[in-house]
Amino acid sequence: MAKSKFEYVKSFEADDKILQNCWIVVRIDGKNFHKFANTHNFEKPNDIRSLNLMNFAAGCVMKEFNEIIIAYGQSDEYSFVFHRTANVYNRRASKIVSNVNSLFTSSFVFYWNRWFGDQKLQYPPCFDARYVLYPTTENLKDYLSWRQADVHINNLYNTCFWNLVLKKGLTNVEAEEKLRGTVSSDKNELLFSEFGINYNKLPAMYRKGTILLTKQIKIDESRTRKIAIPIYDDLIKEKFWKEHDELLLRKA
Ligand code: DGT
Ligand code: MG
Ligand code: MG
Ligand code: MG
Repeated sequence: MAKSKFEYVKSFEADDKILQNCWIVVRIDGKNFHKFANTHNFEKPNDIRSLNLMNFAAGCVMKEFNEIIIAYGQSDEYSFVFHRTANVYNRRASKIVSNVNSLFTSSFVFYWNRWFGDQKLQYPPCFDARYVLYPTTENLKDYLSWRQADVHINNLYNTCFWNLVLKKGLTNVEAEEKLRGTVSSDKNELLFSEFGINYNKLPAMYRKGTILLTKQIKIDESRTRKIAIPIYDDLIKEKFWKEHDELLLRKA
């Protein structure tokens, strides 16, 4: 077929191939989940239904993209790590980022009822997405450590804040004032002395976020199925990477 005179517009498309040999992290984050959480009566500070749904939607993404070696989620965000040798979509950035985000979001909506039951979805949720490249394995580990340190800081604060507000009847402003300038040990002490809560005994998913790894399981003699397994380890410690040293090697 002869080319139309309009064909030339194709040449305006930019080549967005991602630099070779770098780890690719795609991170999605819920748009205005402050409002989304309120509208859907999320438990404070942690809503187990939402976290489970986030984990499940992330598992759908991992099963689809077999070059994702690990994913890490907390709050309204998820990070997906593509192996540095990944060649999906010929490493075209917009293809990778948009497909990951789209599959995550549609899975979040599609499986909503499994966790929320009668609590109806009130409006279509939206997630942003970006990709970041890490040239060294050390940078990649530090990236994941950064996200896990974030959940620790936020969750400790939020656990104190919502206990003060919901159990002690403080206003938001009063709770904020009480927590201003406190360090981790002060917050641990406050939870223990005022509410009898041993912070380290709270569910690991709330304190550490969720690490997703995939595993092939045998369903019968001839077939295997890929499943995403959630674990709640400390990935800031080198021990985690020693125990899972196969993750960073080339995956089939
Ligand atoms: P953004 O990301 O700039 O569009 O705005 P937000 O509001 O999504 O802000 P972000 O992502 O920094 O913080 C996540 C919000 O989601 C935060 O306001 C608390 C809320 N959220 C996430 N998970 C839960 C949960 O399990 N329970 C409750 N109550 N809120 C949650
Ligand atoms: Mg958000
Ligand atoms: Mg967030
Ligand atoms: Mg197409």
